[in-house]
Amino acid sequence: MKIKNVELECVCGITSTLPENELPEFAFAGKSNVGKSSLINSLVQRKSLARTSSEPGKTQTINYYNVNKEFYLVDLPGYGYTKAGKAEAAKWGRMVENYLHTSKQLKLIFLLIDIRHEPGKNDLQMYEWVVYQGYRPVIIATKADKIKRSQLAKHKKMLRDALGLKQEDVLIPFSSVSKQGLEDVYALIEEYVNPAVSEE
Ligand SMILES: Nc1nc2c(ncn2[C@@H]2O[C@H](COP(=O)(O)OP(=O)(O)OP(=O)(O)O)[C@@H](O)[C@H]2O)c(=O)[nH]1
Ligand SMILES: [Mg+2]
Repeated sequence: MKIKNVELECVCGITSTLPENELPEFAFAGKSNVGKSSLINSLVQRKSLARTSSEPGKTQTINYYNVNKEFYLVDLPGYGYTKAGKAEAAKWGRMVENYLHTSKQLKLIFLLIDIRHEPGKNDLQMYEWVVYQGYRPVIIATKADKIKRSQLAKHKKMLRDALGLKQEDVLIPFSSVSKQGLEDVYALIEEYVNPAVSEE
């Protein structure tokens, strides 16, 4: 995929009205610090367009990145971040829920889970919600550079078993350091953005 231009078009906080976009949207959900913003930077080939941090709770708004005037990458605040206080975290949770429920252009929800760890309760809930809403589940197992290659199959199986993935469900090991898995993520987006090309 050729990235011609990227623009942070909309930053939505808890009091904002969400935009009604015409272009397809792809959202990145997952626990705080799992690597959502880093994945977006890898996709748009910018080091720090989406702000990342080693401290969880970096992204506190819903950020819409317009790519090539063709589609949006939507960076969501992570769940499971409690330092901000329970009330604040609950507000972000509701904001994300509201987005996921009301966006008319949302095509895919990428659910990011750290490849090293068993999914948490929130991850399982998010996965079930995605399936229940009729979205095709796509799991991105992040920080794949942190495990040895020889351990990859074991970790993939651990995640598949814990989530109860079906054989046809997609799980992509990904690393924003090595860019492993990036092409697979592009390919999924392209299926929705440019169907004419992928049908050829
Ligand atoms: N080694 C390694 N580190 C990563 C990877 N992806 C993200 N990180 C690091 O993990 C930390 C969190 O990354 P972010 O992209 O900010 O995570 P996030 O999911 O956007 O977090 P919130 O905005 O808090 O929800 C940063 O220090 C990143 O550099 C990866 O693939 N490999
Ligand atoms: Mg973030």
